[in-house]
Amino acid sequence: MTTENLEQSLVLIKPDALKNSLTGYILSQFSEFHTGLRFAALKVVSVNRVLAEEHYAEHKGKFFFPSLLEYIRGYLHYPEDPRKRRVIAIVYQGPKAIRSIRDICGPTNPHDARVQRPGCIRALGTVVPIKDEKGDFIGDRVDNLIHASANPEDAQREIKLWFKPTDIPAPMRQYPTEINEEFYYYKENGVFTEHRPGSFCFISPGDLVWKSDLDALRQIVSGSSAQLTANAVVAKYLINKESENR
Ligand code: FUP
Repeated sequence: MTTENLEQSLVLIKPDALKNSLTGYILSQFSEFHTGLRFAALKVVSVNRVLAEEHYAEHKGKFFFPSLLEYIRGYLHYPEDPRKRRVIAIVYQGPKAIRSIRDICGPTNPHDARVQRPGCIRALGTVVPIKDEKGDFIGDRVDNLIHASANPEDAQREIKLWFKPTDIPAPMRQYPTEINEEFYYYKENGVFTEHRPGSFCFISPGDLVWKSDLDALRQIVSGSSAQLTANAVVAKYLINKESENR
């Protein structure tokens, strides 16, 4: 297999797509018959704050960031019903996965999508004005139904952020893994190798983990600078853990 054949992409079917019953349509658009791609992993996620902030870390500080977090966490489309606040996260694999998925999604902004690529998925999205505390318009939030990785580096970061190695069948796993030999605990943005009151153990000896996560954890607990923050490693271990989703 060539590298191109091994390409991967993270797709998120966002809360507005779920609300508009577009899941089946989107899965059908991405089906192996239409794209030649296969899914390697799929999960229903109630998006916790840590995961939302890490996923959109590059947008931190921008005017639309707080609204974007509320959107991906489902609070905007389901303010009253926590059971419906979900996204569907999928890993697709195959030839030119990133390009072919982004082509089907279309441009980021649904207004552009309708003009430039009528018929693409995001042509069905909406654009919502954001106001500041005084009620003045400060820009738009783009409700574009779907997220798709932009390049192989983003795909790797995003897939490792949302999925544990064991969420992906062994023959389909593409990033290095390692068997962990320590206990790692998490509490309030920090990781420790000893239990502290109120912490929870997210990796135990014998667990299969992403090698890059383990490298970062070793650096974090030894006090040296790491490629990843503790939250970027732990986010996937918080997924659907009720107490962390409030
Ligand atoms: P994309 O790679 O197509 O997901 O787009 P970006 O990384 O540029 O944007 C990430 C998310 O921020 C998108 F879902 C759209 C949203 N966004 C806004 O809501 N408002 C803006 O002004 C710009 C982006």
